[in-house]
Amino acid sequence: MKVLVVEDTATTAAVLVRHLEALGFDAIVAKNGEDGVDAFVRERPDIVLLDILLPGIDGIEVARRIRAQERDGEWTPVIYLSAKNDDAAIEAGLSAGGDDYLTKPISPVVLTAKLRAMQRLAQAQKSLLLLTQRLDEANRRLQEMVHVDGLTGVANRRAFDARLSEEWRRCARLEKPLTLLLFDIDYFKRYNDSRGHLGGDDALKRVAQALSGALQRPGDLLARYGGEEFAAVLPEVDDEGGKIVAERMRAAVAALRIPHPDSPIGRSITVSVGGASALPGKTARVDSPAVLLDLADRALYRAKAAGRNRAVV
Ligand code: GH3
Ligand code: MG
Ligand code: MG
Ligand code: MG
Ligand code: MG
Repeated sequence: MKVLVVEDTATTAAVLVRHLEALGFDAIVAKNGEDGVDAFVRERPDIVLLDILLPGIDGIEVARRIRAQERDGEWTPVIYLSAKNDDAAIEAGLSAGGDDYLTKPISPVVLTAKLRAMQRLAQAQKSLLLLTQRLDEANRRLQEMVHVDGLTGVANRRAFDARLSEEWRRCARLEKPLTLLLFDIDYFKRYNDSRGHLGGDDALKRVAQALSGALQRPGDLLARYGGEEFAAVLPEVDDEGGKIVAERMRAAVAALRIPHPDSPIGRSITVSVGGASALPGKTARVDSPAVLLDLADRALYRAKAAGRNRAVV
């Protein structure tokens, strides 16, 4: 326990220090208000004993500055020790952020009891702060679990579906097009059969990174849509733009050159891509994200049928 004593009268300060040390506390003394605030910032004491009549800024101003220095959720008990015994001084001191007010001459018995009481309150406050921090951290992890795919670290299907509806509505409002791309790894069952499931998982991570790395706009989103299927939503992109992005993403996966000797179409892992575009609210046949997904799925099927490792948008 570290106690900061802000007291300009040397004899009073000495008596307080002796008393505090007898109780087993560490005492630091500041002889005026400015030094008191500096010492508070530097030492971060557990309790402050604060005289009011000081040279320079008074104790009430010191209390105000101490409160302003504290970080969110932090609280350091401040007890005034003052010769001023009028209602106005007590009211002003506590309003400025002090927690208790003892009048001089100080009774050592009362001071000890007050210090112990403040210690208990400060401990409770610290536990509360710790609990809040743990809750924040748990909440952050929960949010991540809800939105992020655990294996690949890209968005999961839930996040993708939410984003797709959101972008659908936004693009409808702005009268902008929207493109959806679906990716499916070619002959991945055979890859798993030869490399094992862990080898397959490792390839999935690398493919996810390549696909997401090939996206360029901050509004684009890549998600793991199913086992070895990925999806990308490209807001404000029409079918011409969609073709270009799809081809770039297909090429990024091929460029990984992950060996796949059992693939009938080459020696490395490739993806097939199906894409569809619409002007939400304007394209008559495509009146929902579900229809857009279905169109992209059909395009993917055609990419597979046409020989794989290609994009049909
Ligand atoms: P193609 O798509 O070219 O028609 O052939 P394919 O063999 O890839 O066929 P399909 O897309 O139907 O295969 C899905 C396979 O992907 C099944 C399974 O072996 C593998 N797979 C799906 N999810 C996972 C996963 O989470 N981890 C691993 N390692 N493999 C997965
Ligand atoms: Mg004084
Ligand atoms: Mg598949
Ligand atoms: Mg299939
Ligand atoms: Mg596949």
